[in-house]
Amino acid sequence: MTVSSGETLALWNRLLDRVRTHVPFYRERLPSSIATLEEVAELPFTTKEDFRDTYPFGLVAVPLAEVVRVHMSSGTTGRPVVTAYTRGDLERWAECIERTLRMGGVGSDDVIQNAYGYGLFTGGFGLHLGAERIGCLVVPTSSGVTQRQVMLLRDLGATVLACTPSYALVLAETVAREGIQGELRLRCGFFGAEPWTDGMRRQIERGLGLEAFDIYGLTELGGPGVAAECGQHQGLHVFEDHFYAEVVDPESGRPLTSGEEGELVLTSLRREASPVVRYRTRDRTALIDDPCPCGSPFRRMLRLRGRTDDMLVVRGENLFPSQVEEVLLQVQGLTGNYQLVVDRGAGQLDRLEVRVEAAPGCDPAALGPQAETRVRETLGLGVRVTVLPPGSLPRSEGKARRVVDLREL
Ligand code: DLL
Repeated sequence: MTVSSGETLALWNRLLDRVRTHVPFYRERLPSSIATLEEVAELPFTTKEDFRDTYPFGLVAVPLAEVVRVHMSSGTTGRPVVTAYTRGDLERWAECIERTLRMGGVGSDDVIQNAYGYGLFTGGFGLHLGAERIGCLVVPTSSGVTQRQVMLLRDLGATVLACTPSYALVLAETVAREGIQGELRLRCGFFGAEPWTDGMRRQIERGLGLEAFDIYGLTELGGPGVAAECGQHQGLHVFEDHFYAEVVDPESGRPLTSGEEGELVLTSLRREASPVVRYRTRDRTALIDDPCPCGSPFRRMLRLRGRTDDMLVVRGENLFPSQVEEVLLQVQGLTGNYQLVVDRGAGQLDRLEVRVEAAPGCDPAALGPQAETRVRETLGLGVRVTVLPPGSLPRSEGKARRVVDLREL
């Protein structure tokens, strides 16, 4: 399973032919073929706005009779982004998720509790398909109803957990509160759909007694199953036999080289119903060419720091919530339950307040100044850190809301 450039070029040309034949949006914009992969950099991008403008089925490349499923993401504003699947797409999706789970050694003896949301979101059904393909026993809890989740984790003897990292933390907290960690059989977990740091990873691994794997995907490319961590935990392997990955300078759109951080651009090489050419993900990462000790033929992307649209500009400084998270979790006694509140004070100066919860039994008063010093020294930013007692901030069942921006209200 290696990816030769000859094969990839052939997939590209088949893709161009398909989308030009069936999707007017692409027919007008793309050449009928390319001679080398270098020419990919000349092709136009597809953006989230293009998905919204062609809502619901404008980018679909097969007759609707061949579509057997849709998923979508609503985002916070505007029309949803719709992605469609043929029967063959579902099979390929299941294959990619199977590959993801196999990275953690998952096999048919495993019991997987799938606490990603089922429904329009791709997470629940995506993980479900792949786990069933392996032959795992799937417990499709979907997200929420935390008390019952924890009871089922214990009673059904789940060995694998799948959910967002912020929800994994909620589960870990509940497990600790009920004092049942010793009764769990969890061995590994597959967490993604939102940015999370290594500090958060350690809290989840400790709290649930498992090895955590980072998994990546997005609705526009069909959901999870685009990239996943192997046991080395040094970046996520992009499944390059299905997805063509580039990283570009977000300003100029110019391709960047291995190790340079920029915006991830993805093309689906094999999807039938909703093929996408050069999708600008707005996700910030770098691609790594160096071979991975695990022997995978697929290049890696670094763990995501965040989306370009989550980046905060505070008094002219660029800041991702995950950078603050990393610093907070170096302070013993603080947890991954945090929120950043940005406001504009008198004199129109931006103020950033970090609200973070202390772990049970820790003294909030002592931790605030310590965290403020760390943030200032590490990120060069003066912030107020308010340390709250455990349980003060809202808990998320899916993607956590990390930023509250009051400046535009
Ligand atoms: O979140 C698909 C998914 C489901 C991925 C389950 C992993 C697990 P969307 O709702 O369309 O799809 O959101 C996609 O979430 O562009 C990233 O900004 C972010 N994201 C996804 N995975 C990761 C990750 C699903 N591992 C958007 N690390 C993407 C950081 C992630 N951010």
